[in-house]
Amino acid sequence: ARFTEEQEGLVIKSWNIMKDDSANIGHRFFLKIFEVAPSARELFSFLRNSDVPLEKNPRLKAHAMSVFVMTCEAAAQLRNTGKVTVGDTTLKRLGATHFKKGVSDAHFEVAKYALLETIKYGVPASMWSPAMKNAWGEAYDHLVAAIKQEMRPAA
Ligand code: HEM
Ligand code: ISQ
Repeated sequence: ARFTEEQEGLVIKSWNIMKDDSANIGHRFFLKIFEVAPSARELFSFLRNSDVPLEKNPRLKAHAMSVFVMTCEAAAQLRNTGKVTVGDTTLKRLGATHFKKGVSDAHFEVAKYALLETIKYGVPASMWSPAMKNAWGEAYDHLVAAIKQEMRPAA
């Protein structure tokens, strides 16, 4: 089924609230990922040899936010065109990076769970709904499918 205007609206509405609190949102997101999958920490070069506590790591926070921003953009693209059209070169780069680091299907699932949990606690309780969860989940799934298609060694 096509991604609807209503679904896009749910994503944008919640993102507009969360982005004012982006430092906390990013923080909660990666804590949740590492809580479910502690070994995922080893994948990140800027965490491996760092004594800085996780929450003080600026690259980790910035990267965490890019997952939200790109999922949000994917939602808008899905509604407009029916597919994820992140710039082709960006997608190729994302595919190559995640391939090289050994990011697995299981990692993408953990990150999906973490994303949805973070949104659930990042918006007012009265705003959260199964439809909102579904809209973010669908946008994320399409974005990940597009990244996975490019997951091969860099040319
Ligand atoms: C790097 C986005 C999912 C692990 C990156 C970068 C971006 C990004 C923008 C920076 C490098 C580049 O642009 O090529 C995303 C998005 C995701 C996603 C949009 C899902 C929709 C994941 C998952 C994992 C992961 C599930 C593993 C738990 C990494 C690692 C790097 C990376 C290890 C390299 C970090 C380094 O420099 O050492 N990702 N990511 N990503 N991502 Fe993701
Ligand atoms: C996914 N890809 C790159 C960086 C990230 C940082 C935090 C959480 C997930 C991420």
